[in-house]
Amino acid sequence: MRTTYASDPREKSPRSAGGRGSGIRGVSEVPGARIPIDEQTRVLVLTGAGISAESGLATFRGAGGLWDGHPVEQVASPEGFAADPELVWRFYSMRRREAAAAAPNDAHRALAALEDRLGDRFLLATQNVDGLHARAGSRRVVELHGTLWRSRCSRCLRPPIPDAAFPVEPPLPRCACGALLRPDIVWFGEMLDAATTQRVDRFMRGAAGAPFVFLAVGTSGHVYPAAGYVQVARFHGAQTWLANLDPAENAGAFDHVVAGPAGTTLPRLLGVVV
Ligand code: BV8
Ligand code: ZN
Repeated sequence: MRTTYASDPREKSPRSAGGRGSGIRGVSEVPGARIPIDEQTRVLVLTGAGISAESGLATFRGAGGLWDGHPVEQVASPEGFAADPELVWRFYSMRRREAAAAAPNDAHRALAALEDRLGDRFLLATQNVDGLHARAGSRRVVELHGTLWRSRCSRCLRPPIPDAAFPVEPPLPRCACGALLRPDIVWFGEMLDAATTQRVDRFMRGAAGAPFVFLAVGTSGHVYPAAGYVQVARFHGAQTWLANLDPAENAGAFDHVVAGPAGTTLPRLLGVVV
């Protein structure tokens, strides 16, 4: 698949914004591209760490996928927590501190503005646990991988509790049952919460037959099941757009690829003022 980037204004997109007809996929849009969204259109957005990069938060791939020399998949896993809960709590306390000090950027705000316009024709599924979408005013948000701002018991099924503490050494926080608390986050090797995946599936089924746009922003398309949503959306007839700084692993699955920092590309692509 050939991908050229919007930074090359001489590249003219062969396709009219409406149809998928041209058959040439992955040709990036020239500056000024605009996602066609009318009064019937449903929009499902998937975001990843890249949308929070301009808020100063590290991405996974950006940091070489490492934290403190540990592969993130190791720190962010039940095995990692069982092996060294202090290390994992230091990792998440650092993430909490950084997210608390960060602020939403124009890309977050552009999505909140689009939601205001579309209402229930809009859904935002995020892989991010930083909470910046909600702080930007987004309400129809599905946190696929949980959140930094709750903790739950690593053993019993007591409901999660709001938690903004920064534990880094013993005594680590414990549940009333005596077991260790852990961040309410979906770790590698763990299933996503059924309610969250059902809400996304329900939205896609509801969008089938109507003008349907699937937009992925700031994600490398590396982690499943989120990286597979573009294929499911295509199955339901969506026009698929990727707005990313670098080529994503699943870029070939998108009809339109727009390169550049989301804080710049999203307001223009969505035709919103932030
Ligand atoms: C599961 C919470 C059932 C923790 C996270 C099928 C095939 C292969 C593997 C699997 C598969 N099915 C399941 C797996 C295993 C695994 C997986 O996908 N592994 C990967 C590594 C291959 N998936 C799971 O374990 C999932 N559970 O499937 O359960 C099961 C279980 C076992 C076995 C089978 C089935 C659970 C996955 C969730 C894990 N938790 N996060 C935490 O955050 O600490 S995932 C975490 O990593 C993030 O949430 C996110 O999802 C992912 C990182 O990806 P991105 O967000 O995309 O970030 P990345 O840094 O990679 O990319 C950033 C992008 O932004 C870049 O492309 C860059 O160009 C761009 N960018 C940068 N700046 C900007 C920008 N773009 C625009 N503007 C900018 N300014
Ligand atoms: Zn407990």
